Amino acid sequence: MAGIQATSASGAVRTKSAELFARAVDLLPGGVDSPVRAFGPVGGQPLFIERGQGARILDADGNEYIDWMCSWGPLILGHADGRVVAAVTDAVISGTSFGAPNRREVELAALVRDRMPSLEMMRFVSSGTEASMSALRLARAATNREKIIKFRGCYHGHADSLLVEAGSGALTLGIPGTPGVTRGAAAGTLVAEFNDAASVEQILAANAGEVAAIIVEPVAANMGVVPPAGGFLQRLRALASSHGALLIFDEVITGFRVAPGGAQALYGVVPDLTVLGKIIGGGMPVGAYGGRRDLMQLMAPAGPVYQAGTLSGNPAAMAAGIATLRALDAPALYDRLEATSAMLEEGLRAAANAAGAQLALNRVGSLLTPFFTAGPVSGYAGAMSADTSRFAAFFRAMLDRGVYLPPSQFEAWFTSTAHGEREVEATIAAARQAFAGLAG
Ligand code: KE4
Repeated sequence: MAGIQATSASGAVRTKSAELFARAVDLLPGGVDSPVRAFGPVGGQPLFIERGQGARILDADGNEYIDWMCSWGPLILGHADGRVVAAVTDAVISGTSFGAPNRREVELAALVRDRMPSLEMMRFVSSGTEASMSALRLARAATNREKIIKFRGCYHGHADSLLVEAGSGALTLGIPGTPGVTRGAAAGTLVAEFNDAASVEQILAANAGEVAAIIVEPVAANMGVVPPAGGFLQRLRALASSHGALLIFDEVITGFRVAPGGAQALYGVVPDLTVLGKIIGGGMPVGAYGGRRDLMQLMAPAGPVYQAGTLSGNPAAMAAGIATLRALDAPALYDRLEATSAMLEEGLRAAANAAGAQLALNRVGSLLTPFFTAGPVSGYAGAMSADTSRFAAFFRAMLDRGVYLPPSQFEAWFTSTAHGEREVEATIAAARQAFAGLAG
């Protein structure tokens, strides 16, 4: 492990983070509880974050940053939104968990269904991983088939059968699949190319009658943001239906972000099952899977397919999700998110052009990724052409100028309603200097 790095290039003191990291690496593998937090792909040591407020975070040494990582997506209202904090506080003073049904589970499920009507029924769990793992178990049970199709560069959490060329984390760490996943667990997972419907058709033809489900991020965000090509999602819908497979949209990131009804509303494609997370928990541990009633009724105790969770439907987590979804009903909220995100996109493009830097920027609403490559980036190969060392240098230059980005080229930047012109202008000013420094 590199020696303790107490100050940055800009002279910002990061002693407390360094001291905490030195202790953390003795207690936690890599000093973190999730690999992508470790700054591995961008160098240096991770900052320990003490507080967040709106669009900004403070590290353990009191340095302030404009945050475009926003906890990887849940914080569409920004950090410590008063409505969310009040709702969680109100819930926990009555108890942190009951392990029994509580009214907030019913309330949040109704709010989700009102906005995403394809979820006729749903089940809350505690993470996106649990949600996608459970949705796939349901799909196998419902179809009596064992194989699934996923897409190279897409990530659906760390369940064994999904860590087969996963995108986030594992991709960045250069681990296609991972040790510990059995051949049996991986054997049933077939990997297609995002935005290449022909690759799906070939796999379906070669595995006729054996594919239980196609699972896809409708907007890929774990290889960086890659929008679906025109007609791609519609083609997946048709292929799944014609081959007796279920179509599963992993909307853990896109759900309630790219549109009030998620990507399925934005692109007009109705999946059989949907996986949710992040925003529906407002920063608290929540995932969910849901969809057609006939499918969800197969889940125990209504049906034979088992899945369980001690903290599923946790009242405080439900309260955070309820407050968040309700806040997203504010008039013109998505228009404001779009305007802020478009301003950021235009500013980044202009800053890169001014420095003669190669940049291929993809954006869908308040999700965006600037790829350090000529582009265009329309799939996995394009994303992999990005110059990760230039991204790393850019990341460090931005951090030293008070702008906190996702610490990986293959992740999305997230705009919140707390980001405004001030944050965008400061970010673009820092980017101009960072790009200029790269040119040198
Ligand atoms: P969690 O198990 O991390 O709650 O959700 C897994 C998941 C499922 N589906 C999609 C589309 C996801 O993006 C994720 C998790 N996203 C990553 C970042 N891209 C979480 C950050 C991390 O792994 O620490």
